[in-house]
Amino acid sequence: RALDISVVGATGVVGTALIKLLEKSEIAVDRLRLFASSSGARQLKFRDQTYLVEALRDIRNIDDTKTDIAFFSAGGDVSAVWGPRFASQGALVIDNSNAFRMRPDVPLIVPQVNACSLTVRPPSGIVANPNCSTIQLVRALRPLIATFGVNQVLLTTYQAASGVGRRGINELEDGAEAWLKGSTRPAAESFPVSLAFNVIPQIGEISSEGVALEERKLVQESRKIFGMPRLQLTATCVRVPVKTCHSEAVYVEFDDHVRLEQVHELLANEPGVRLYADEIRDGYPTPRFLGDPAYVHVGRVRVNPENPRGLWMWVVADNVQVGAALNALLIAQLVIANNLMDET
Ligand code: 11C
Repeated sequence: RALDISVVGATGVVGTALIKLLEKSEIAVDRLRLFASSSGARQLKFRDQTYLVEALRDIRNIDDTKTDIAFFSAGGDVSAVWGPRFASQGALVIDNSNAFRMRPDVPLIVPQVNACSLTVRPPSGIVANPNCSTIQLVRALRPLIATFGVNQVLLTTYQAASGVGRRGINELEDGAEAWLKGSTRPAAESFPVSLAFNVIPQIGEISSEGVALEERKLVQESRKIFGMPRLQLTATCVRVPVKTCHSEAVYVEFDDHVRLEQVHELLANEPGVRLYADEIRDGYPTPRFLGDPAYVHVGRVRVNPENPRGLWMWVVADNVQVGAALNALLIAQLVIANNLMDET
């Protein structure tokens, strides 16, 4: 049947990408409501119709939150308040924020990895989309861990400015321009210091143990998605002056020895993964020149010459698409296929 769909955060980087993906998808939409956290009387086109973007705070009538599926990508504070309100009125909420991910009654889903965790409607009415850096990591690791078992994972991330939304991209561009014009200390609001021509080893607040929020998310979310509560994983997350696409240098130590040919075969056959098997022939993925934004791109795959159980790989993906909007759309398709909408 055609669905009622709401998008909260419709004007942000992720919301805009999601609406485009939804438009091209086969999902039949009967009624679409677009919300932004602040008003601004914007209009958006969707399948030849023009829609007014409504301000979330103008919702006075609880009936306005009745919808089959509500996508949220307006930040954790908005999700924490409005997600449960939409869910209480029967919506299946697909939430992009960090607000609910670790709650036991909220499945945390990457459809290519743990679709099996979303076969019944969750009691909370909420399904969480993982953090972007987690999604590309677990998608690349899935076939390898399933085959070889895992002892530990170590990684460093190289994360783009768009991780903090449009304001991050604007600040990077403005900062680069200011630097080129001779300013030695361009302003920094979205990042701890100016990102232009710089590299910043902190994403999110640092805990008393010295671990940044983004690094904690990688550990907790990977454990939940793989259903491996004791998975040994540790990361350093770094912001780099790239507009879009996160890169990760990932070292995995498996339980068993690995053969490079078998690793190549597993990655080449993994749906949604593009393998750059041969540096001479294929090169390697880079954020600026990434191919299909729906794929996780994996290159520089090599067995550690000092340890036949150790493997390095370089994993690049579009953080707005693979890491957010596309994953949310794939969750919606899974929800529809499994008939998890509230039919009461
Ligand atoms: C970043 N990964 O690059 C973050 C953005 O928990 O969904 C996504 C934050 C989140 O800054």
